[in-house]
Amino acid sequence: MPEGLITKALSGYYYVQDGERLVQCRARGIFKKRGESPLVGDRVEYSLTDNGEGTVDRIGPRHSELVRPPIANADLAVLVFSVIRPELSLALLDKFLVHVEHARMDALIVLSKMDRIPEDEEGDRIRADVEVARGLYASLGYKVLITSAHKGDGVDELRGALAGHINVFAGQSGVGKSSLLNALVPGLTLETNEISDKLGRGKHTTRHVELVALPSGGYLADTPGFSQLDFAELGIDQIGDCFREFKELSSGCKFRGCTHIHEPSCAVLEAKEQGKIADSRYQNYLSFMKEWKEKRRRY
Ligand SMILES: Nc1nc2c(ncn2[C@@H]2O[C@H](COP(=O)(O)OP(=O)(O)OP(=O)(O)O)[C@@H](O)[C@H]2O)c(=O)[nH]1
Ligand SMILES: [Mg+2]
Ligand SMILES: [Zn+2]
Repeated sequence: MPEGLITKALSGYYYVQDGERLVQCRARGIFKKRGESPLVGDRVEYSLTDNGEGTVDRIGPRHSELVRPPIANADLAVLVFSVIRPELSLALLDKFLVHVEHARMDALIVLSKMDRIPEDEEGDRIRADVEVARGLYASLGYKVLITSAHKGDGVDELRGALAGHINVFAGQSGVGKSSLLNALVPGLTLETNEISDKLGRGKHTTRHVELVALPSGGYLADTPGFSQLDFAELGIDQIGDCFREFKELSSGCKFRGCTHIHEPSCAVLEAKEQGKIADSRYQNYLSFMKEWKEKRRRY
């Protein structure tokens, strides 16, 4: 049976790349019955049907699976955050990181639109915030790149970091994901759109997940922007383990399953008191835990 890679999912069709051939497929009914569905990034077996289309018959084993954006077998999540319009939100960044850590994937943080920072006091404040964010996440072991898709700054470095991996973009609408992918791949012209003046946010231009082959090897999936992630819905209950620095410290907590909020002899709380954990990280953790408890009560 022929095999291929699902590079795009759109309107109930799966597009399977098999060498030079791109086959438009439906999924076999059995998947739906089992509550499964093929994902972009899946290696699949397919068969050709009479009308020139195909059917996805079998999904190969997955190394990883991300719910938002929906993709299988990606090994690097590229979290894109613009430094301005929309402005950088560390709360959202931490949220994305929890999701990625939970999926046991590596994360690369890309700060975009550096060229758009104005040369005034407001701009100085933004530049200072960018430096703090870069220092903080680098100290946690994440690679942080500072880029401009329009000026080309950081694009070569980004290309190097992505080479040979199956990468997936995650970020709010309008942060410049499609623009970065266009800058990475010569000749590519993915649609991009102005930010809404009224909302200061993107217009949800990219509507589907699509893997684009990188000239330097590997793939990068362009994805629709999003800014909502619900841990309870995603079944993420060990939020503390998804904060790298907390997880590392937690073996020193007195109680197993310590929530690092009120327990005595908590290594995380001690580190926080000594200023070894960033305030923003701990505050975001608290708010995620609160949100999670409220949602759980409702289910
Ligand atoms: N000044 C500046 N503007 C940028 C840069 N990158 C993207 N933009 C602009 O930001 C807007 C949104 O860019 P897109 O690439 O469409 O953003 P996206 O993340 O793909 O958005 P969705 O597809 O809606 O998720 C467009 O007007 C881009 O021209 C940059 O490096 N500098
Ligand atoms: Mg886009
Ligand atoms: Zn603890």
